[in-house]
Amino acid sequence: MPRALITGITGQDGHHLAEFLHGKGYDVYGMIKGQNNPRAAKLQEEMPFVELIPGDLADLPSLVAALQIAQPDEVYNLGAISFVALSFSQAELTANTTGLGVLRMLEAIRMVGGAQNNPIRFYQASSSEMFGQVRETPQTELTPFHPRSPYGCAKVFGHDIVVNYRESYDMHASSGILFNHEGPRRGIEFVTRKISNAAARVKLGLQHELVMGTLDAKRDWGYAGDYVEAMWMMLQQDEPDDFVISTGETHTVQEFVEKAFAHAGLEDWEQYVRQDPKFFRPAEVDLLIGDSAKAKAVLGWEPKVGFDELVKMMVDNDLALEAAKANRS
Ligand code: GDR
Repeated sequence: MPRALITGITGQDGHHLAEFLHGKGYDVYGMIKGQNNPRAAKLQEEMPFVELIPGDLADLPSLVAALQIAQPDEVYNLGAISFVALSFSQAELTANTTGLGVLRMLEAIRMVGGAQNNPIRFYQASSSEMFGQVRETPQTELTPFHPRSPYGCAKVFGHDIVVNYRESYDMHASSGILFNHEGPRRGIEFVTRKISNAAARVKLGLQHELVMGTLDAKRDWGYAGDYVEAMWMMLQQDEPDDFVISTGETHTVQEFVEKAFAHAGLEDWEQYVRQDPKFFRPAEVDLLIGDSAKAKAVLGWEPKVGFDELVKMMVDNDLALEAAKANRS
């Protein structure tokens, strides 16, 4: 059985990827940080097949130990401070975990190595946030980076160090430049889930308004379940490389609000939405739209879930969750 180690196992993508790899017959190991991490119990309940190993991207010896325990064929580095807004207030921590964490894991892989004829393959979760103030539209693997947040800067370092280690040490290290990807498991701090959850709660009479930042930013939103498959596909290639993973469609935050509220049966969304400067960011990424032609040509990857279906999936999920919660109390 192939073996995989996932960092960021408690996040949205960690969950999707663990299920996907388990379905493919992998032994799945998840690295989990902190003392008595409250997410561990829930994770074990939902995915008892995952073997949890303690470790932290800020601590090299713990990464070496995690690799020695898991003895993985493939490492998926999804762990990061991933909330862009938080990265402005905790910039150093973000640089350490999201940026230097990649370097530490690459070093740990070099130290541990893996079986002689079967060196460990590495996947890095790069991000469309690296494009930031975009230099061209749509963005491809060759578009220059211009990050607009400490998070984006840390991801650029992570991306570049993967390229450098690949070229310097001949490592099988690939990066997926993933555009925004969402779904029912998205954390509530991210805009899509914040909106779908609010639409559901307003519909059920549990909440009266939704307080937002900018409604004008445009994002290329896909479904996380589709995107983790691309991660795995990258590591099955003979040659490591970088790939943009996106839908090729862009929508404003406002369009997401409109569609989510309409799907919940609330036609007049403006009645419920208010803006507050506290949700504006010091520097914003105004427009992202990716061109994933290379992923289609080389990996045979294409997104399956479109924008409308994604919004509906998320709102339906939150309507069911919130109704169940309300019934229990
Ligand atoms: P993003 O995702 O920063 O693109 O990064 P997020 O959902 O946080 O923001 C998307 C856009 O919505 C605007 N916005 C708000 N955002 C949040 N979170 N809350 C609000 O109330 C709000 N109002 C408006 C934001 O300003 C932004 O323009 C995500 C993360 O998952 C990264 O880790 C990942 O790398 C990229 O996607 C690809």
